[in-house]
Amino acid sequence: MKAFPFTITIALAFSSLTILAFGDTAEFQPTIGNKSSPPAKAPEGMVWIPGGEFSMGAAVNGEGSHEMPMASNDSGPIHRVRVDGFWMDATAVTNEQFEKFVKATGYVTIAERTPTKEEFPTAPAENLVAGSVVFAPTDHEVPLNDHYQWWSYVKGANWRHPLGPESDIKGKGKYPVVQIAYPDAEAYAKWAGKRLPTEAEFEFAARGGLSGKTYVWGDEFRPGGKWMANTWQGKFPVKDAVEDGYAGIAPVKSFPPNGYDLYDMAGNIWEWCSDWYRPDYYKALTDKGGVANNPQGPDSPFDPAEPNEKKRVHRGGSFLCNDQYCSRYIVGTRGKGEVNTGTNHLGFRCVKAPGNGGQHTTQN
Ligand SMILES: [Ca+2]
Ligand SMILES: [Cu+2]
Repeated sequence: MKAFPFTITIALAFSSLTILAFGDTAEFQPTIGNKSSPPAKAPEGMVWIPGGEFSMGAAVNGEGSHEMPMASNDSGPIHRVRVDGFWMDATAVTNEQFEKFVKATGYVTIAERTPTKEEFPTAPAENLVAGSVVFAPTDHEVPLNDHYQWWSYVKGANWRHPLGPESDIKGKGKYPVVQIAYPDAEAYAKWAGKRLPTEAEFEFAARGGLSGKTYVWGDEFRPGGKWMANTWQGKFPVKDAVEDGYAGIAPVKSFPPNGYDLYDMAGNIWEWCSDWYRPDYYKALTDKGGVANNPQGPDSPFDPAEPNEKKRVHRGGSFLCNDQYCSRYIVGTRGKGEVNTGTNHLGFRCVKAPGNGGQHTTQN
């Protein structure tokens, strides 16, 4: 009996710890995948995602913690979603695939087009040059609240020259294409008879049939010491320690696939989704109640941080994601980007509905 108060204290301390670490996880209910078998032979390079009902979102506190450092807090509340089955590209679209599209259509990407005075009436003439946004490591430690320290607009950067005119993609046919703006991704998808995934489809697919796991492969970042995704190690944004074997982008299929045989659903490059971005969209769905059926995103974009920009959702995180600044290789966390802005860590993959050539009713 003497030890009783002591035991109680321990028990309380333990249970509050448990709530801190796993309380959000309890909101995840099991994924119930559809049982239907694939409707036809898989289109080349695509895998069947059965669809079903799952809990969408990420258990993050938004303040940085050991479990979920620096993940954004727009990925809650966790809510129940149903998606229909679909085909999905097993990998991100590669340079050689994108080149085929460009050769067939003569398509010119946004980054290759010279911005006009009409589009940007107040911009000085010297700024009206074709280019795109490129990451460069800093030569010293910098505060992590100013991304202009490591991102800059580089004249001549585009998908053929991802880091600027001095760079190229020779020998990189199997690398994901990057410096892709949303209209570029859409144009490719249309040409391929496909479309871009909704955010719900992307997350259902990324979870690979698992329920409420931290990563697309499970709860441990490096199971058995194995690297499961291309991310950043070391001090961000100064020096990537390259412990996972890849500085910058890795060729597709460099890391193990998830439960649906999809590669790089976390890390390597961010990927476009078709949903407009709003940080409060999950709250809107939760307030509505019930199971959201094939959600297509909000009707219009709004990011309070940059209210004049039209942004769509990015998913998956990239080779720049790390545990100090942005750990959005955590499944269920969200990214966002202005639709006409490509970067050297942003690409895409496509999906296709069974039997209708990939067309899908959307309200945008
Ligand atoms: Ca890496
Ligand atoms: Cu990141």
